[in-house]
Amino acid sequence: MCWPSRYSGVKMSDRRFGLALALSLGATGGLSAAVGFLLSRLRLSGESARAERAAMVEATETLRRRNAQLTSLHHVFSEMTETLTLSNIVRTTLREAHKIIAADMVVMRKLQGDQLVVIGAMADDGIEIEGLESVSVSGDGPTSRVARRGRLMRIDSDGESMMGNRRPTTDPGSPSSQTGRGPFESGVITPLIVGARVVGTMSCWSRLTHHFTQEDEQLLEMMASSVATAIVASEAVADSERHAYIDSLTNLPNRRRLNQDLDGAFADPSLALSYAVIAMVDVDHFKRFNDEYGHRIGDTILQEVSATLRRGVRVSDRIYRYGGEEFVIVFTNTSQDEAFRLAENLRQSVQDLRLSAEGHGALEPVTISVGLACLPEHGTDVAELIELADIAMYHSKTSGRNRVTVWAAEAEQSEAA
Ligand code: GH3
Ligand code: MG
Ligand code: MG
Repeated sequence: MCWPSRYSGVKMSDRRFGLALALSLGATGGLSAAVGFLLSRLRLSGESARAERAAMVEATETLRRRNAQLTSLHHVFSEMTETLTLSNIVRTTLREAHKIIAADMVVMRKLQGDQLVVIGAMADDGIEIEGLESVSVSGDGPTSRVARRGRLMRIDSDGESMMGNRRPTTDPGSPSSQTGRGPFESGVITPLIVGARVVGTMSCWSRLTHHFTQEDEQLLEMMASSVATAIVASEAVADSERHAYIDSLTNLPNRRRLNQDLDGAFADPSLALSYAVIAMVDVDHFKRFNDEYGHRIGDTILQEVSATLRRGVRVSDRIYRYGGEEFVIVFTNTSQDEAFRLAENLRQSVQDLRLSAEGHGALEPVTISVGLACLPEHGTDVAELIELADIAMYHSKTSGRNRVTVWAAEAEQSEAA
């Protein structure tokens, strides 16, 4: 009997067929084992490819997140140093902290005396959180402890009950009620440190429990160190700006400040002074005081006169040291009659001062001459009104000093003639 061979198609004898069958079976078995092996390898490599792909996706995602976090950190550094005002530092920090560690609320506090005063609090959707009270640095809450020890603290749950004023979350004023969502659970409170000095704290909160990781802590510490440095730098800037616009002898705003206000507040149409009176004030015969008692006593007299003027004006009025012994006052929202009365009171108060100097006893009375110019009757430009008030003040001088004169066009004309 002959069988067609599966392989060669050659007719074979029974014996040869048996051998061929045995070989063929053996080969088939080997092949299927090999196929099985290959398949399992393929399956394995398919699985590991999937795992590798998943790992790569995760690594890419981690890198993307890291990149976004570092970009945010970079924003914080560059934006904060751009203007170095406290409000800008707070705004930038709050905004970027939300991005960097997906915080649902960020609260910044600054140490003032022994109080950690809230300088900014914002929830994730830009809602400003109000009513968070200051906490004492010697208090027993977590924020106080962080500031005292200068070490970061992580809270994994029930965080809102530990916050500053510890309001129940059901209280309409509580931070979570203000956002209209669930209570804040986990948080990281980071001290803001410069050198060895704690200048404040930054707390990041989440509505999830156990939200923050060790990686978040590291990022927050990096961020906190720049924020703290920027806060201290902004204080130095504010201090030097203050000095540039405040007269050191009298503590009154100086002429530079007046010029700034002329370009800003007084020129701003939305704040436009609808009616106001400008006063120019000059101390009478001041040179004589210097000549007789010396400059140091002269300085003290100027301080006394400026303090008297400051006490005599209303909160809404502005007073500046214009030059040596000259002052400018802007009586806001004031009629001519009212300003005249106020100026007369100032003149009288200065005359009533009873000054004495060591080694000299009582000094003779100090008096002032005042000139007034009114907005809008005499003009609408404050800088020009200052000049008119100066002319009116000279009228007071030439007509005997120690008096108040309201500018009048006729007076100026007669002067010129
Ligand atoms: P008048 O009544 O005409 O204004 O006479 P006056 O002496 O007040 O005016 P004058 O302009 O002749 O002199 C002003 C003096 O004020 C001269 C200047 O040395 C003095 N003075 C200006 N600034 C200061 C200051 O900061 N301290 C002291 N001690 N004196 C000052
Ligand atoms: Mg003068
Ligand atoms: Mg004078």
